[in-house]
Amino acid sequence: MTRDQRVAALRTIVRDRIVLLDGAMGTMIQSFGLDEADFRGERVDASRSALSAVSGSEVLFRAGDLLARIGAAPVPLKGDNDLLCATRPDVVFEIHRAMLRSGADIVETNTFNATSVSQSDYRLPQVVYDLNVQGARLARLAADSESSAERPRFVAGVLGPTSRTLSISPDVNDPGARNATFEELAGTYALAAGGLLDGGADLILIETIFDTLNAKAAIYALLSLFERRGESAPIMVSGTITDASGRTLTGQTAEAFYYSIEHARPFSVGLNCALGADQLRDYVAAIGAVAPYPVSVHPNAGLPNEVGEYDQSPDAMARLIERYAAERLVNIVGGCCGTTPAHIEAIAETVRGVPPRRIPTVSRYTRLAGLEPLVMDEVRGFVNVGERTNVAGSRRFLRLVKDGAYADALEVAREQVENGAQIIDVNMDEAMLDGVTAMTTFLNLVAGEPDISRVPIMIDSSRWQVIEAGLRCVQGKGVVNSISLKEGEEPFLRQAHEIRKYGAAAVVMAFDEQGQADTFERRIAVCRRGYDLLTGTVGLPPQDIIFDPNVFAVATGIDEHRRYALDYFRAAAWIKENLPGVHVSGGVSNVSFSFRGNEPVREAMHSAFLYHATRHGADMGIVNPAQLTVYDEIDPVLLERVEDVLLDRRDDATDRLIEYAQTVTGEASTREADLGWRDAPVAKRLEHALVKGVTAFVIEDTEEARIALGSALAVIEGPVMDGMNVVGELFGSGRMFLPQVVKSARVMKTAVNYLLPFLDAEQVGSERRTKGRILLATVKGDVHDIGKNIVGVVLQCNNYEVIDLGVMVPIADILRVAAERSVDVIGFSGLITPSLEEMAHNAREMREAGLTVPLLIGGATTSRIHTAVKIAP
Ligand code: THG
Repeated sequence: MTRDQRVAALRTIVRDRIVLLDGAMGTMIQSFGLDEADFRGERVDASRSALSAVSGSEVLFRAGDLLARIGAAPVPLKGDNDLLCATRPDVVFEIHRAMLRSGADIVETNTFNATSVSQSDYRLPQVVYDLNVQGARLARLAADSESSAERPRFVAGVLGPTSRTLSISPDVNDPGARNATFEELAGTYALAAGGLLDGGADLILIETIFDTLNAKAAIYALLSLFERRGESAPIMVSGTITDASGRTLTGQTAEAFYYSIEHARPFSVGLNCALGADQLRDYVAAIGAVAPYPVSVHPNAGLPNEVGEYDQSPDAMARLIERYAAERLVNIVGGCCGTTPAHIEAIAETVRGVPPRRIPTVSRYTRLAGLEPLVMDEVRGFVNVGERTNVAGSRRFLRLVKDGAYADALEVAREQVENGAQIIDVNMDEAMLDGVTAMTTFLNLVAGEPDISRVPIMIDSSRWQVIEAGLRCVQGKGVVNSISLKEGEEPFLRQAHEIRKYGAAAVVMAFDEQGQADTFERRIAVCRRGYDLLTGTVGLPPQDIIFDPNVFAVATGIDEHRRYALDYFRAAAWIKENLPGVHVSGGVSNVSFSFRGNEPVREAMHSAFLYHATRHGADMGIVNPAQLTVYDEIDPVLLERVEDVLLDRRDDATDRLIEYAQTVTGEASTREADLGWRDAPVAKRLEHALVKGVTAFVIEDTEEARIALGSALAVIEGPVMDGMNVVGELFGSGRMFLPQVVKSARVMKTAVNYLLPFLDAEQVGSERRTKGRILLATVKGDVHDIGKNIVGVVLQCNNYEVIDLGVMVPIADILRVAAERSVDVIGFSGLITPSLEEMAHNAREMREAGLTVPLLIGGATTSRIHTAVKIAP
């Protein structure tokens, strides 16, 4: 069978019954007790003979070069499981076959870490393509050997999340910093996926997604790869909910996650890892409620027990999955960490004969996302886009960005959201600015502000490069503002096509080769042409198109401008009537440019314009949400004159509005931020600032507390710690999510930094400017460091000095640095189960070296009991 035939068969099967994925690779590999020689390829000859004996076929290895490179790696390789595809193919094949014999329809390749990013931890960044080919070949061989005409088996080529997060800063002092770029990840994903397809994978599975932006890089890479090759493969997308908040690590809800990857038009979408089946149910259901695609779930075998093992029995897990099936929540099930062939067999047993989830038809609403979803349905009504984060539209924002005062520039964004912006428009188009850098910097900072990044981002630029830079920074589903036909069809189509691959909606301006469309006829003609090209040639769904039929200034004194607003209204109505599925937006504040400086008149014009625009079908507008007056509250005299202008009702309309304008003075209405919390006692204010991540008043409050309590130390040990304890409780119970906690920690850092000079003066010790020096390291054999990096940031915010030795750190290095730098605490981190043994080993080495500094243990599989029983002694 060809891939296309197999894929067609799979599409039929998934309609008829619940399809089985396999279980965990890592757990199975551990059970073989392999050592360094196995990973390095020193037993490859025997392994290949064994493989040809069991598989009955000689796998064609073009692996000579690959093996040479692996053998030459200058670091220990034990734990780099993907290498076994080349160095112990018999082991990988046997695991695949055991999974297939237990009932798996789809086997996953052993390539979770076969990306340059993950392999550089083992100094093997150059093995990516070959390793993926090898991984796919083994899975193919196993799948084919277990296939029959009635029961074909399939290979999912796995792309893992890598150990980097495109949406989170690894640097305590720079929330905008990143340790990887979108381009870098997309590059290695393209290479890996090419290898998977060449090795015989049927589908590509992007899994364990904790940062949706990483997955978007993978999707972008895949869609581009398919294009280059003229062939495509179905994409399975599987995210991860990491804690009780029910969000991804980077803070998205399950629904927002789905909208952010929907442009992959996935073969399936679902969740895996991190939690057990019982904890995942609601989030799987949330995705299933909105996704018109098969839904998958492959949970862990429960949560790890005290010794880091997943001990949910096959029966227990199967009973949980049975509930999913009974509720008709799933189409594809399998297992992640800790699941064995026995688990797959038990699951296969329970779902046999149970009908799969019925794939819903979903209404074609525009579905955008920041950390949270924004669905433009009838209930939602008009969508406000905040206009102030625009260097061309706000002198204040321009000045802040030019001065590099990004912290204050962020406040502009926050005010927009607090005042009701449901999307924020970000524009960095200014001659004296490097737009790409400014856009990237600002959007990366926004990503660290959960109360801003909860809304979708509109990336506003007239330069494609700047738009693209923006698209590479947003994990949600945002909006490009804008594309147009002004330079003809070729760039228009090319840009629209790219937007589709990045997964964004697009504002389309009514411009063409002749310029701005300013009459009703030209406006609708250009929009019609754009619609046909986008929905036809590019295949953009209409709900991802937002037309902007041009809001121009009126009351300019020029006769040709008299019908501008009226023609906008008429065009809006025509578009909604004739171009089904799209939205209509506009830059509302443009309409009043001739009254610059007269805010009361401008506000009235905006409000009246919006009133008529929405009645004609406009459903989105770029506005200053802090300055929207209510239509019914406009002074009737002013309203009449404004509407005379907007609706072109009188020849002297402009003159009469100008005449009126001269009589009004006074300030515009600005909505005050809710500062009620400022009335609380100082300790409560500090708590509020910490929990909400508000830095604005923290210094003055800290000072007030210092005076009241009489010492800086008392502030830290009192209200600041109390506030952080509240944060800890809220996080533990799922009422805060990680990006919020990181923000709280940064507020804490601001308070502590302010107190430092006082601490010195109080003789808390001038050499003790920090609370202590902590060495952190991910132990040997383990490359996972995202959690450790976050802990490092939080500790630094709490005024510890952190020495981070990175990943796969041998104990000798830890002991050496601990001595050289006389550290106060040593912290071991690790995610995988074997790291627990390594930690115990390291603790023994510490004791033998006579070290008495406290040891801090952290990581997914670690526990109090294991630490107490196995490490503490
Ligand atoms: N369509 C689309 N995008 C757009 C526009 C549009 N983006 C930019 C702009 N037009 C919409 N945004 C603004 C932002 C601010 C103002 C107008 C439109 C504005 N600013 C004050 C002024 O210039 O007088 C500045 C006030 C200040 O400096 O604080 O009016 O039409 N798709």
